[in-house]
Amino acid sequence: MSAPDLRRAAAARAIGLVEDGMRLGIGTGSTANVFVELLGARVHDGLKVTGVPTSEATRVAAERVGIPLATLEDLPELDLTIDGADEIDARMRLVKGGGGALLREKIVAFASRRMVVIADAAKSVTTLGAFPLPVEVNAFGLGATRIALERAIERAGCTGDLVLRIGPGNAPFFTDGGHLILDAHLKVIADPERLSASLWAVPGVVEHGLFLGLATGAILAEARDGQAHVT
Ligand code: ABF
Repeated sequence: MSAPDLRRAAAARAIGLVEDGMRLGIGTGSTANVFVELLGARVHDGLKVTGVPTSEATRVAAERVGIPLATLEDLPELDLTIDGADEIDARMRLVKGGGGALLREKIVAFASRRMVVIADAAKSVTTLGAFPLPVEVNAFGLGATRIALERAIERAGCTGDLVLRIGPGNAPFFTDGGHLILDAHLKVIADPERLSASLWAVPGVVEHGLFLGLATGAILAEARDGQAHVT
């Protein structure tokens, strides 16, 4: 049972949540890509939905398989968002943004009545923080923002380094919104709510990858006895 099999099992279960006429937030990442592929097949068979993609990459993938798309200007309220995650804890608090789409992902999740995470069960953790926490920042004032963020992280009781994310060609990675990402290598986030509040106090922070109180459900796939089990 490979990681792609588990992603497919989680995405396939999420397809079962989609009903005719739904306004859907469509996530980003390799698991969400499988969801897009499966949703495209259902649309081809006559399912009527309208999707709002959480990244340019997802927009391109969704268009390729014929999913009708809209923006949050057209559809400011969504019924359901299906998206991946980098970590999920028992209270469905998430770390997201490994793919760099955290800002649009959070806007879309917030606009949705329900947000269901699809992931390999290996993403399930007792304590968030082993995965580096992305902090999306305005390029203006990067040096000052970095120092202020280091202090904010300390004030929240965490320790660790901030690393500027690098993209293709060894150049800084730019998000769809034209911002930079500082990845916070914290190892342990003992109090995600406190850290979130502390990060928000720093001017220049556009968004961070802690998704708190947004996920309403999770579909996690794990391998047991050579088969994918979804819970
Ligand atoms: C998006 O894709 C991100 O928020 C998260 O970083 C990532 C998860 O990707 P994958 O499904 O490829 O593990 O959901």
